[in-house]
Amino acid sequence: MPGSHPFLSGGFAPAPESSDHVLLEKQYDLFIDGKWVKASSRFETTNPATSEVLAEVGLAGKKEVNLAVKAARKAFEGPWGKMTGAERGKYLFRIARLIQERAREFAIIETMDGGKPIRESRDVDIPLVAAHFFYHAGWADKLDYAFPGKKPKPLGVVGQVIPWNFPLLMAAWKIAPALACGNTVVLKPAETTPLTALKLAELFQDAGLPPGVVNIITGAGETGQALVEHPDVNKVAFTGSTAVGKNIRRAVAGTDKKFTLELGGKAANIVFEDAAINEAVEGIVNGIFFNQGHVCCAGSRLFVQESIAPQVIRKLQKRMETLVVGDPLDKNTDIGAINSAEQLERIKVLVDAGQKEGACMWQTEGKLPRKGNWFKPTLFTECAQSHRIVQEEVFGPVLAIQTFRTPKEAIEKANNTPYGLSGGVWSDKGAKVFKMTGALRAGVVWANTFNKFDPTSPFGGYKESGIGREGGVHGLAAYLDL
Ligand code: TAP
Repeated sequence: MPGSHPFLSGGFAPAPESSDHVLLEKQYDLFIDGKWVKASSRFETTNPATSEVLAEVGLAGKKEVNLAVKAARKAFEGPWGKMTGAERGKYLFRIARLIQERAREFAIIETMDGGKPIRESRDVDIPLVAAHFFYHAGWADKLDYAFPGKKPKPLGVVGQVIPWNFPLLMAAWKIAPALACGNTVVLKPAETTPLTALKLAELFQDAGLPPGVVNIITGAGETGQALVEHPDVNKVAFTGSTAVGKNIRRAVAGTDKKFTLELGGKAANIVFEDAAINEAVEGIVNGIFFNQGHVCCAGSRLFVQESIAPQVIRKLQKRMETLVVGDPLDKNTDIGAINSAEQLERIKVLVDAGQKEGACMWQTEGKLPRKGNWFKPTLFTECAQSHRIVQEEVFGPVLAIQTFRTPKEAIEKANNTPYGLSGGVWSDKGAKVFKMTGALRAGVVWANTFNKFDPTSPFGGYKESGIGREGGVHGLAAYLDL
């Protein structure tokens, strides 16, 4: 319960999931051509739950981006490009097994650098990272079977830029299919969460991956831009905001670079009166509060059928009061720290706008820790379609609730957004579920569940949520010349 949690009284109790045995260096360099290369300058990465500096990491400029792309080209034209699929698969299997062996260390670092609850990094992120490498290891020698009648060839050097909400998982989503298909990689992690990608580089060394096959260059937006614009990059794979995605699309226009863009979302989670209400309430909570709502496919717009709205909202508020907000390293924590002070500010701006525009805000009780970045689980009722909290991605633990009377009205309201990444439908009637899933303009629609991921299943958006798919056979195709 929130009131009994040591964190909520303000002080930092010793974390039950101790971070003592996790070895972090004071400084990290860039991982280029299988070696650690000093950058001309550095920046700090902090723990968003304590505001303490965890390490200094290299800031890659144009010179280092160039070195990394050259190393990737050399590896593509050298050992990696000449290797059979079966041999590439062996490396990927080895990487997957090493991730499993070091799962605890990766989970703790992910939680310290990004703020997500250890229960999620331990039980969701890291197992999915291993699963992603295992899945793609299996494809490496079967590409001819995946695309019968074609002669699949790798694209070459792939530039990959990823966000901070699932740092290691996004790295795995990018690196595993690229390598399975025979490409080489230059990856730029997000500025606020570089550490697990750098640890992954250590693991690549342990796995004996040939130099230059994967290069990890840390830095800011300019580093990502230099990578995207580099003339010797054959494909750009980007996950991040729609605003930056649009810039990237402009940057690759007129070149022969291939690209995939996985962008923002504003998912509708639709609950019908015939749904199992208690399960739906759990699904709503998971949909919006998983990873503090820093989820591209978060169920941030809830549509409840009018007849059950008061009951659902009452149950939801009661359930929200049980959510433990606090120390991300504590296994009892449900909601960890907001990833950065900038992101916290963005959330506050949109929540203020929600109140000013006339929606009705409700938040859980309980105090937040004094140090670090925190936001209480929040919901809004009395929302209108035009409100900013309904239209814009908050990317935080904030739910906007609306009601509907008919399935037609639910579909119209759900599709009334520039985004189209995901959605959810809760109903006891199979026919209704299929009607809804067919009508929703979203890349992924869950039925009577939410936020379920699997490497076999393609993921990606419609409209301003992006172009291309990651995962499954569709995801492989995005890394091949067919
Ligand atoms: P962004 O600000 O777009 O940043 C994403 C990455 O791009 C970061 O590594 C960032 O570097 C880099 N970047 C910034 N400006 C760039 C530029 N001009 N050229 C090239 N790279 C640039 O997004 P974010 O705030 O990290 O992540 C949140 C967003 O990602 C949300 O909109 C969320 O919905 C979306 N997201 C989508 C998905 C899928 S699968 N669709 C999954 C996760 C997240 P810095 O970190 O240094 O700024």
